[in-house]
Amino acid sequence: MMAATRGALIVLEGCDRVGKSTQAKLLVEYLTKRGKPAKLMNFPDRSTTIGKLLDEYLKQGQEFDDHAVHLLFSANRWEAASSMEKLLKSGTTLVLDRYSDSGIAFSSAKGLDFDWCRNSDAGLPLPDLVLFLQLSQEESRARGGYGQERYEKEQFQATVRDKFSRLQQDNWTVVSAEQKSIEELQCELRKLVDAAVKSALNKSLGHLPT
Ligand code: ADP
Ligand code: FDM
Ligand code: MG
Repeated sequence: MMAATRGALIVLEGCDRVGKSTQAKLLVEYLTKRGKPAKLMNFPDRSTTIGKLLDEYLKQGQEFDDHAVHLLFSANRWEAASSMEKLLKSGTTLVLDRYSDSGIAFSSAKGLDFDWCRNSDAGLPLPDLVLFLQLSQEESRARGGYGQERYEKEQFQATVRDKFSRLQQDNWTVVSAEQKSIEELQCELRKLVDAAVKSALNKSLGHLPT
């Protein structure tokens, strides 16, 4: 009976300024308006004790060894895992602004091994849909300058872009954001999300593999 009400786990991934945060928020509004319980979650979740350390790290007020900070990003997902499972099982669809793939892409861009990065997330709730938004470096540059955070630098972002393309997972749905208005892209994403919400009803929740 529980499976009949399961929500879907939907993840938005992609490089900086591709529109993840904008689209994630709009998707939650869309689902909610249609009477489908939905919740937006951001990773890192900067509101927890671990999240506050990550916020300090990203704002460059705190240093950590690259391995240590990777594990903190992972721990920040693990501390949310049981409440995510509870919400999903009770019928709430979760829309995540970044998740495990960002962890792998950003940490491996600093030189850490892909598989080592993946391992700490093994066992976390498995996304039903990963929407990987793609945008050329030129168009993303036209969306304005980078902020002041640790990773917001052209050269590092290019390395992350390269890691994301190597990481390209079988379970990704790659969506081009190129030359699309916020509304056009939202319209495309809504169709994919509607289908994922529908098919999640008949599937049990999986877990990220090692
Ligand atoms: P991300 O979370 O992927 O970094 P954001 O959603 O914060 O991206 O968007 C980055 C910037 O680009 C914001 O200023 C936003 O208003 C703008 N933006 C988002 N989507 C589009 C779009 N389709 N076309 C033009 N500008 C956009
Ligand atoms: N980030 C995010 C990581 O390095 N590892 C992770 O596991 C996750 C989830 O944190 F630079 C990085 C990616 C980005 C920063 O920025 C978060 P936003 O603007 O809050 O997405
Ligand atoms: Mg964002």
